[in-house]
Amino acid sequence: MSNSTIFGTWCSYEDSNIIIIPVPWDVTASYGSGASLGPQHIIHASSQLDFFDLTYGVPLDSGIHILEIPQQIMQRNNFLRQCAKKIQEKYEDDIPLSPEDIESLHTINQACCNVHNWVEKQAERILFDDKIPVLLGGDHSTPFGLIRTWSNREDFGILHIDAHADLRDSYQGFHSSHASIMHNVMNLPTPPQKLVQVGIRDLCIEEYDISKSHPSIHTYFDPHLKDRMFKGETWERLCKEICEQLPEKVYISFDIDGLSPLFCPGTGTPVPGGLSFDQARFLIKTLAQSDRTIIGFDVSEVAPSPQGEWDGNVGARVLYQLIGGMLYSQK
Ligand SMILES: [Mn+2]
Repeated sequence: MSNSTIFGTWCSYEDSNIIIIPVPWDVTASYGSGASLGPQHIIHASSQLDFFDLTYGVPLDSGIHILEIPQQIMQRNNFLRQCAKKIQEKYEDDIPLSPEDIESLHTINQACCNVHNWVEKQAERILFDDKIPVLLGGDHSTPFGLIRTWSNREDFGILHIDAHADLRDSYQGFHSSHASIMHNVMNLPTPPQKLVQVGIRDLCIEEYDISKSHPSIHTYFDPHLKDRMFKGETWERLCKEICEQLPEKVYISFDIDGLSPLFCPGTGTPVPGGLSFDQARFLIKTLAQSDRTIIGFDVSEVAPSPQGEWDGNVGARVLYQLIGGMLYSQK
């Protein structure tokens, strides 16, 4: 039983319809770290949101409970983060890894698997209790266990909002890197029917080739979406087209860096361009109001910045919009 509040209020596990799994993990962060502090940062900033939403009413009424931030995972993260840094520096400088480094690479990969298993265990328990598990990262590797849980139960597609394609088969030697999540997801034994990516604007040529050739992946590159809008197409038209690519059941994986860095200055790998908060809000609303069901979601890569609570404030609002849209779609 957790005593943690979210949106400045507390609701028991039993009385809640939605259970948030916080995962303070960013071991493989490759540029800026701090996503492990995301859950705490969002919880803190969330207390000043108004519960009433103009589209969804008061989503909070359905009962939202957040599990305690797992301190063991946090501590393991802080220790392994230092080991990962050493390996990353050698990769950057093209220095071969020592046997010791290879040992710690194995340890890190195993630790990532343990986090996935822990998340899956939580998600299974929550679903068994007839509640909806959602996940708050952490870096973008953290929702893998939740998506795997769904993949064992349902046919669904993923709406993936991100600056990055996350289709690398590993990154800097890490199999469960934040940059590999969608590669790992699409290689599950029963992968999602469809992966629809939005906001993507920073990727390598191999990822581009995969996105172009994979029969189940459709990527809306951010510059292409923007070009179409500059030429006169409306965001509403584009959102409808994006939603039409998705099957009846949809899971949303929301990497905060899919937004413009104006809305997430602290995030680990910010990229200029991206969606405005309102564009993301409208996309979620369009999906919720189509005849599809949002079965679950994650929010990742929120990290504190020198600008006080801003990153957490935006993260909390994205979280609330996703909760609202999900509940609306399930009515
Ligand atoms: Mn990502």
